[in-house]
Amino acid sequence: MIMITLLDYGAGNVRSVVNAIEKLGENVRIASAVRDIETAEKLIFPGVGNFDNMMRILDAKGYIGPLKTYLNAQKPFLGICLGMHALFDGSEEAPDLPGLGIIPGRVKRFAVDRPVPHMGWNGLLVRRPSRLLQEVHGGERFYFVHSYFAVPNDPEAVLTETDYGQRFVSGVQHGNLTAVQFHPEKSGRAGHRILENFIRFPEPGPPPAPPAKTELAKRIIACLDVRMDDHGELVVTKGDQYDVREKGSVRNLGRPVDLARRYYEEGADEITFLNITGYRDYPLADMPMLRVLQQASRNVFVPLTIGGGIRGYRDKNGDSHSALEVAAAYFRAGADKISIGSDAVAIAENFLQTGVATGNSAIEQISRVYGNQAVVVSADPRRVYTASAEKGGHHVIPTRFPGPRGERYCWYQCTVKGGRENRNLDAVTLCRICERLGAGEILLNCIDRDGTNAGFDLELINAVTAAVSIPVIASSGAGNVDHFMEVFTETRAEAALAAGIFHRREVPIAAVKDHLKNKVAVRA
Ligand code: 1PR
Repeated sequence: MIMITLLDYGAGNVRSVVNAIEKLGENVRIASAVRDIETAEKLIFPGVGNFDNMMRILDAKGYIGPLKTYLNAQKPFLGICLGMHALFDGSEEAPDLPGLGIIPGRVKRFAVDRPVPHMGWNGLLVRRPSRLLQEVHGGERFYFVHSYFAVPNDPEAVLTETDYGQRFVSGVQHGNLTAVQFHPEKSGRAGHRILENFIRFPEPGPPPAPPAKTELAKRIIACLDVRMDDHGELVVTKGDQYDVREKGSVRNLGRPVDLARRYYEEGADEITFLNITGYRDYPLADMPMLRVLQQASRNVFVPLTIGGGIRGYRDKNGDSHSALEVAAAYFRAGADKISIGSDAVAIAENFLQTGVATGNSAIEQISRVYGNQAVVVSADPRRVYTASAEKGGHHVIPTRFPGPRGERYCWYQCTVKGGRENRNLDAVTLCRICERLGAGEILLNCIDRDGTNAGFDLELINAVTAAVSIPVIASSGAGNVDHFMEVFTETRAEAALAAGIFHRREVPIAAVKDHLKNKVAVRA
């Protein structure tokens, strides 16, 4: 049996690659020393984060020389995402640092009229025969999350291309060295096929007939709000406008690990866990959520986001822990993205007051190490009506749904601690500032709509998508399949998240996709 070696340089979620390979019945060894690279027979390099951080750590660990030797010897190699960028001469992401220089060319940033990062499920235009893409038929979608892409000098190196506002190279092949921009470990069964090909190394097969173009799918996300119930058990719950109690008790809609698996099998494109008691606890001591992630990621091969309690704090002994430490524990446990709620509001308030980006906020720290795409900001706004278009410096919009006194304008007030405290900040400003500080995605809840089944708040979503250039996830209020059609055709949301209708089995995920499929691109 061939041992697969995984290069872990300490940033990002290697757990999901390990889980995917173990699921295929193979053993994985994590390279933790130069010797492990020297003795590797098949090497996978999953990179997440940022080019600068990656090259510095590879250098500090003394991995660059052995890696080049391995690659120049043409031993089997699979680079993933940043592990693909590393093969090139350098990257616009860190212009002063050289890459490994194995494939001539450079890595560039997207300059497109679309949200960046390019995040979600997109297809492949396969350009040449390969071992890696055996039995890939051409219609599958794979999970991408990146702001940069490689531009090889030699067109012969191009294995696949993908369209996102422009055509870009999404896979390269150079003898036995292959690398892909997408994440096979997060791409469900289609992704497993690719990992299996890398492991088994079949003879190269002809490329499938490529479609004329590829298209990024709109994502359907299942959200699990998790908290302790009154018996001390961790359960998935669901509120009405954030109130999760019914007749005095916390609603119990199932176990988080079981529900995550169910939604993966039913076709969810992503799963989000929100630890809705997180603000009260000492996050690193909150081990049950780490266990939930570890267990869920063994059987769920789409991206996992975790939110709740991601912030710096002082523990019972007075020792400080940074938000980065908290996030790192979640990434190690299997999370692909972390989501910051209350702390993002505090960060934005501070920025508004001082006008200074300190570099020390949770958003800046985590995005610097793990990349912008790993940092989601979760906003919990509530609609506030006003009679005039000006309101205390807030972003006010005209509304088609007048308020109780006939007010024709409204703004969206940020809240913290699960809607318990209002802040003097509007959601549009929050999202704008968080994007500037390094957030890669917005999870846009709406307390007024949460649990109501009345549909998404399209006015809120349009106000935020007009203000930012990162992807926005529409959340709160989904009640039927038409609400998904509405949010994707009447706003620029990249994804729609729902909870109650999935938990209560009122609307299956497959029914949502079926309803959308001829009008809106979705992953089959
Ligand atoms: O502030 O960083 O500790 O993060 C806490 C996180 O927990 C935030 O993301 C916040 O949105 C979330 N949260 C806190 N309290 C609640 C609550 O419900 N009492 N849940 C809560 C947020 C809203 C959505 C929900 C959608 C869809 N839940 O996640 O899933 O509204 O629901 P629907 O489809 O049933 O309408 P921090």
